Parts: sequence; C-alpha cells; structure tokens
Amino acid sequence: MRPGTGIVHFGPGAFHRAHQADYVDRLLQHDPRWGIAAVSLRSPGTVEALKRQQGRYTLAILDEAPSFRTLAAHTRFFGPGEAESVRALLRDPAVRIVSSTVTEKGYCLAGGGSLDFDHPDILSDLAHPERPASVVGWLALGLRDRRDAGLAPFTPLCCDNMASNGDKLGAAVADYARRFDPGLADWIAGEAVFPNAMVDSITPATDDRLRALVQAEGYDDGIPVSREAYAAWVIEDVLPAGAPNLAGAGVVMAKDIAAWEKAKLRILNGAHSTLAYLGLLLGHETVSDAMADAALAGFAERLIRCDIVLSLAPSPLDLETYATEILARFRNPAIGHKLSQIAWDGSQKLPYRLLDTITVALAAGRPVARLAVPVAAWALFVERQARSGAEIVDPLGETLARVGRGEDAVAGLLALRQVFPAALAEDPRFADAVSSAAARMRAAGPRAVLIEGLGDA
Ligand code: CS2
Repeated sequence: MRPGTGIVHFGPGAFHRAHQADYVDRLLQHDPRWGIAAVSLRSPGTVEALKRQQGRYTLAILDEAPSFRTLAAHTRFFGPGEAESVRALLRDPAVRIVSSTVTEKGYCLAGGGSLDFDHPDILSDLAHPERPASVVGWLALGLRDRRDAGLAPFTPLCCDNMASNGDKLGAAVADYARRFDPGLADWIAGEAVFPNAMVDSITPATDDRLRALVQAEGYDDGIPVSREAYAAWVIEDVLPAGAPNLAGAGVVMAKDIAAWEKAKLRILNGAHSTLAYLGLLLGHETVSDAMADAALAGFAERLIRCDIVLSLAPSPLDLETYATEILARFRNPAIGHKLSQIAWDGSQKLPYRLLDTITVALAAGRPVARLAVPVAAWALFVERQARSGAEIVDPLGETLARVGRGEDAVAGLLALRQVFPAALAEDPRFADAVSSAAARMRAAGPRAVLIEGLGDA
C-alpha cells in the first residue's frame, strides 16, 4: 500500500535522512500513514534529487563492517517556489507532526534562547506573515490555518541539538504569534504541544568517498547518507492522541527527557566541539584522527570524566558508561567525520555544549581551568581563520571575522553577548581562565596546554 503523508519535515539534510527517516521507515512497515513530506524552501538540491529517486536513497551504516539499506520514508517533496503546496499540506488533518532539523541558527533565537525580533527573517515574517521565511513563521502560519479551520493543531517536533529544544521552539512561536494575533498565541499555548527531544547519531556530511562506496555496492544514488550504527531518539512523552506510535519504531518516549538531553549535549557535543577546535589547531582532519592523538584524546576524556559528568549529577543515567561508549564511538575509523564540519556555527553551539557546564561548575564553586581550554581554542580558531582570511561558517561569521582580526580577539569574543551572557563573561573566574588558557596556548602551543590539563584533578 502506498504510504500516506502524516509528517512534514523542514530541513531534509543528511542528519534527518540518516536518523529520523530511518525510524519512520521502520514505522511505515506497520502503519502506512506516516510518510514524510520533505520541505526545503531555500535549497532545491536535495528535494529535487529525492523527487527524482521517488524518495528512495541509500543509508550506509559505517561501523566495524559496513552495511547498506534503502530507505523510503519520504512521500512528498517541496522546494523553493512551492510554498502554497506546503501551506495546504500543513492544513491537512492527516498531518500530525511537523518536525525540523534546521540547525540551531534556523530558529532565529537570540543569546539566552528567546526569539530574536531583530533577526532579518523574523522581521520579514512579521511584515508578511503569509509568506514566511523562517520555521517559526511557518509553524505559526500552519497553526493559524488549523485554528481557523477548526482543526486540532499539529505537533511541532524540534530535532536540533539545543537544550529544552521543544520549550524554546514553543515559546518562540507563541512570542512571534503574539505580535500580530494575540488570540493565536493563546490558542497555541493552550492547544499545541512542543515536545522536547534528544537526537543522537554521528552523521558526517555526504562526500565523494561515500558516493563511491555506495556506487561500488551497486546502488546508483545521488544522495546517499551515512551514519554510525548507534542511533537514539528520545522524545518527551506528551504527543497527543492520534500521533504515530514512534515507540514501536524504537524511539524512547520518556516523561522527563532533560537528563538525556543534557547528558548528550554536554558530553557528546561538548567533547565533539572540544576535539574540533583543539584538533584543528593541532592540524587534525577528522574526529578519529583527533582521537588517535593521545594527548588530545586523554584531555577530552579527562574533561568529560572530571568536569562535564560532575555538572550532570545527580542523574538517573549511568554517565560513566555513557561516556565510555561515546569515546568509543569517536574512535570509529570507518566514519570520516570532519572536524571542520563540527567547528561550524560555534557561536550557536558553545552555549549548550560548554557554557552550560561552566555555569554549573562556577555555581558549585568548582575550578573551570580545564573547561576554559576548549573555549580558548574556539577563540584562537576564530582568530586564525579571521587573520588568514579563511571563511568562518557561522551566523555571526562577519562579526567573528572582525573581532578575530582585532587586537585582543579573546577579550573581543568574550564581549559578544549573543554567545556569552554577561553573568558568565563578567565572572573573573571564567574570563581569567579563558584568557590564561589562550595565553598559554599562544606561548607554549595547544599540546603543552593539553598535557597540563591532564595533570591536575
Ligand atoms: C556534531 C553533531 O556537527 C556537530 O556539531 O557535534 O552533529 C553530532 O555528530 C551529533 O549531534 C551526534 O548525535
């Protein structure tokens, strides 16, 4: 039976197609109502290719022995210029979930996590709410149409790496709606749920190496994706009646997902960003290369076990085992996960990945010298890119380049309130630790600082 379309997804990039689509592909074996409509309103490439391949593409699982599967979870495809069809679909009562992977920056949030009303997309959406550019604008428009048609809301499901991602999205959509339709804001706040969700699977960007590997297996595929074998998806158990049975497809539905979400963001993503900035300064290319560098791998492990895990206690999870598994996943040589990919969008990633941990440590009166090292490494990375004229892929890219070229890049970066809240940046224990780590890295090199960081408890 041909699957129906019950999910609309904004941002069908590699992560969505390797992770969520794999769960939905399994779900469809039992319940054909939940096919995904892929929406990419800015870049046509992926949706056009998906359309050409009737929604089928190869998922390569790269672990000890590679394996390959064909996924077919997507039923409809919308690119730029198809906004009216997307709007009609969001009004379809069969659509119950509207999910998104648009990266942290795609939600147009200001430092602190609430909607940035000065963001150009939000300004444009407020001027033309019927022609939204942002996901926030789309969700509000779709929910408005549902309300006007007397329908129940769909459930927006954020699948990006932000702490309390559903709460943040819900507040952003309601705050946005309040500017032009307070009744809609109240209806959204009263009727719609925005589940928090933790997503996890290491998914490198598709490159020629993957295309060749898939081709050698006999698949003629322009848009394969790859990931490690490990995958997890934990969703706050608040989906309304009539939602798909995601638990039946391997999703963990949990009452309180904060512990999972924090552990994943601070341990896995925090260590990933640490490996990325330090690894790039040391001349490494991939995560597994960085993990093969004993000083760097040792530092990352020490940071996790002595600093990050403490920020998560008490936790219902077995964090030591979780940390061991993550370190093993980072060593997977079959995944060529580029450090430069992880280094993107540092201004958006640092707060959830490292600064939250630092805030907890400071509140508990613990030292933050080691935790300051990756923050200093980010600053030196920005400085290096800026001074060599290399691109800084980040929504604050131009600002970072200007500050990075300035006389005191570290102080200039710490002054960016979009990244470092005043309470943190103005705490001398933090500011001094970052400046001193940066100064030691400049004087003795990053490796010497990593080795020092292994020494003290
Ligand atoms: C990575 C993540 O690119 C990055 O910044 O840290 O995409 C990471 O691979 C995933 O969150 C793993 O679940």
